[in-house]
Amino acid sequence: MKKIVMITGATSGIGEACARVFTSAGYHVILTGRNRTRLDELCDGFMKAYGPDCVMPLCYDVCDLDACTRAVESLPAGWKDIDVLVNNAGLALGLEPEYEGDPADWSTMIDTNIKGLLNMTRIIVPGMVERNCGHVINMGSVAGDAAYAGGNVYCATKSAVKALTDGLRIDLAHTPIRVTLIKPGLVETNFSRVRFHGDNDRAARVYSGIEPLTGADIADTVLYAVQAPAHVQIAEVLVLATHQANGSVICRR
Ligand code: NDP
Ligand code: 8X3
Repeated sequence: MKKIVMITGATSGIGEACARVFTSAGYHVILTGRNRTRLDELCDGFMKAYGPDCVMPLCYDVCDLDACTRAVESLPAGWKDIDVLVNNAGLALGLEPEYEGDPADWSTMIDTNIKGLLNMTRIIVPGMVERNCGHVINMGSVAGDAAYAGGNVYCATKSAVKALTDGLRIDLAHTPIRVTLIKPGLVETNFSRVRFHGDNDRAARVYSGIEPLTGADIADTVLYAVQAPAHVQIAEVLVLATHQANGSVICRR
């Protein structure tokens, strides 16, 4: 029977790479994000490669609980029983000291990384409990293990993702539903362009002098966790570039 994977933030970076890995492995994938043009473009490509019913685009903002609910309710028959939820949508904004940060950036990070993840969990997991099967993958970060300079609020949101993942795993321990936290280090995506509000040069410097991870490296880890035997729960995985030791120690050439 076909397995359905829902990926939030599938229009770019790690989420897009997860969509590639899961479609090519034969899963049916719901791609979500706010960028409708990119969603349609990606889905067209996947349908050409893997057939007309391999993907389903859903355009909405994870911060908006009503929009999340409406989007999930709009799924056609055959797409509603989600087997795997990849809570990936997220972002960092700014790298200022905490006492100089922009409160609007703080709200966007908290609303997306914490409340967006909670919105999707609240909507999708009850169906998994009812069907007695499922897997939730939350995208944490090495940033959630310890704060780094200027990381303050972003690091706090990823620490919250760790706590929420652990909490969900405890709350679901009486079920066969598995809960996994993936904690990537430096992955070259649109992440730093978004963080620095479109400053491409500054974004490029984040990945200079080191071979960073790619979205595909993380997607392979997600697929590994999902394909582990049913009695194996990959609880938490920290994935770093070889020359990164933690959120602060990066050895550049
Ligand atoms: P990208 O900027 O490349 O992708 C972010 C994705 O999140 C986009 O698809 C974007 O879609 C989506 N998104 C952002 N805000 C919203 C929103 N309000 N509603 C719906 N979708 C949203 O970054 P990454 O792929 O790198 O980031 C993905 C996740 O991985 C994030 O949670 C990030 O914190 C985490 N991470 C990234 C690391 C890195 O070094 N890159 C390392 C560790 C963790 P759209 O614009 O279409 O809405
Ligand atoms: C993204 C990785 O180290 O830039 O979570 O915060 S880092």
